[in-house]
Amino acid sequence: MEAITRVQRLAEAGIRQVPPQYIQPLDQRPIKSKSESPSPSPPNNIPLIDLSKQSESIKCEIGQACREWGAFHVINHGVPLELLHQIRSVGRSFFEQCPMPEKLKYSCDSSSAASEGYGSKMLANDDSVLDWRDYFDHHTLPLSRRNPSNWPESPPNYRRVVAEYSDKMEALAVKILKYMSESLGLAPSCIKDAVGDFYQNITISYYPPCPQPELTLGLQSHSDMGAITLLIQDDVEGLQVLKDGDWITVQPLADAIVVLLADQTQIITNGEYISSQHQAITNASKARLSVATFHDPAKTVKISPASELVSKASPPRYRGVVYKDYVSSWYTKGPDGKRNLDALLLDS
Ligand SMILES: O=C(O)CCC(=O)C(=O)O
Repeated sequence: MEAITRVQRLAEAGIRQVPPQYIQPLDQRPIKSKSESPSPSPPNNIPLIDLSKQSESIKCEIGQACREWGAFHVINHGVPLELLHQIRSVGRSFFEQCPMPEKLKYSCDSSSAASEGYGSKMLANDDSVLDWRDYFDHHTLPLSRRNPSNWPESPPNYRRVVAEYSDKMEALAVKILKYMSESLGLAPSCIKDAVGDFYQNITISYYPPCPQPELTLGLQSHSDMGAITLLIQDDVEGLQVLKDGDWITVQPLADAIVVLLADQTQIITNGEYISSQHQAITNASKARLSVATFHDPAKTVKISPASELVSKASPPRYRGVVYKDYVSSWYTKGPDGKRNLDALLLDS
């Protein structure tokens, strides 16, 4: 017996009402975002940064986006556009072409956090509201964690595409952290050095059409635990980021990559740069796919505000934390927006 309900299976069964476990409490339900209003104005979308520009202007734009949003699109990022297309295509093929019994052979261990494989819920605690999402999580870096035989065999290019995508995303994450460090007047490798070798996971999320999108979330509001997340979506909108209390829908741009700052970067930059609080909403008519590539510190790394950013005039805003403890609190208590990061705030 399949222990976990696959959302895709519910959707394909043609249910008209979602089971109660998927119904969000009133205050968490999706609300129309400003960018859906008839005349969107520029601040109602995340900033778009062209990485082919002069480096001074890139740094300045990244600095502003990291201070005000914690989220931005990059274009001319150096990742082959064909590879973006291929990873969406192999991901969609797994969810839509692979028969369910075959998919279930890759089931992740739902009792352990962030286990590799095919899964359907985000949190280990059983009383949380369920996300309207299935996913496949791949452990990709360091190379000692990468075992492509744990990934789908079909389509035949699946494993090669994921491995190649992992390498390109790592390079882009390093490049963006370098710009971020420089934009704060730090040595180019400052943030990356504080993070250390990346632990990278790639999560392909599949959000089937939902009969009651107004009651559900594809993925509940959270900020990512690690250092930096690089995300692509298909042409179906669903990603929303929180800006000044409003949920802003991130309009899909086929060639762009969404950069989401994560919590450890907010700590390292002593709150100068903010991690992005985001969520995914569902819709009634179209399945949606996204690919999120998380870059995290090793579990043993202690993360603290960079000493260069701390002074008498600018005291540390966060307690240092060993990353393993941060992760375990996140999985035990659940994300609930940014509560885990807020728990590290020092009195000012
Ligand atoms: O599907 C999306 O756009 C959001 C995915 C995400 O936030 C995640 O995987 O953590």
